[in-house]
Amino acid sequence: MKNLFNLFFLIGLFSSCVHDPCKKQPCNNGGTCSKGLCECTEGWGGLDCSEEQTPSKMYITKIVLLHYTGSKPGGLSWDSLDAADIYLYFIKNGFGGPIYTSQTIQNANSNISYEFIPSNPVKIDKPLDNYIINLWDNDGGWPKDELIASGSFVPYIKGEKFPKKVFKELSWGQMTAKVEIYYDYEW
Ligand SMILES: [Ca+2]
Ligand SMILES: [Ca+2]
Repeated sequence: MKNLFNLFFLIGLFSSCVHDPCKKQPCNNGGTCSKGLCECTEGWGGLDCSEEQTPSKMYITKIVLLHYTGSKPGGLSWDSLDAADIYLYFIKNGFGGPIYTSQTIQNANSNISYEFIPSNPVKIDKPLDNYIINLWDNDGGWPKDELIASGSFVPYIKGEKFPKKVFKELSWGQMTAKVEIYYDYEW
């Protein structure tokens, strides 16, 4: 009986060495394998951690304005004496109110980039919804302000593996602006 026990013990030891299910690293996207099961990093699921999980929330931590059209159609400057006083404005499509209004940068140079860092990260509570970003020239508030460029975007796009930074081109007629939006994710 004792010999039989030893035999089973040896077979068990042998097979656990040879058939270690973690040996071929089955876990993707930074997941770790333990006893053949994957423990996935945040945002990933499925048996082998290859399934993107839709984030429950996202946050905008920074926006960089790379460039904007420095004059109105016809070549007029944004203000009669000087350049545009720019600010960014984010709206959730269909729900009116802004989720973020940046500070205004007076007489912005259209060819240099500006960083906008919200005092608190801007919460996006529906990452699959449509949002709108506008770049305005501040002429003293609505309705005097002039729209420089606008664009709509869906914060979360499945298959893109949760980029920390996305590039967007905004437009309004012939006018354009280029921005980078920085994201954090929450599941
Ligand atoms: Ca103006
Ligand atoms: Ca101005």
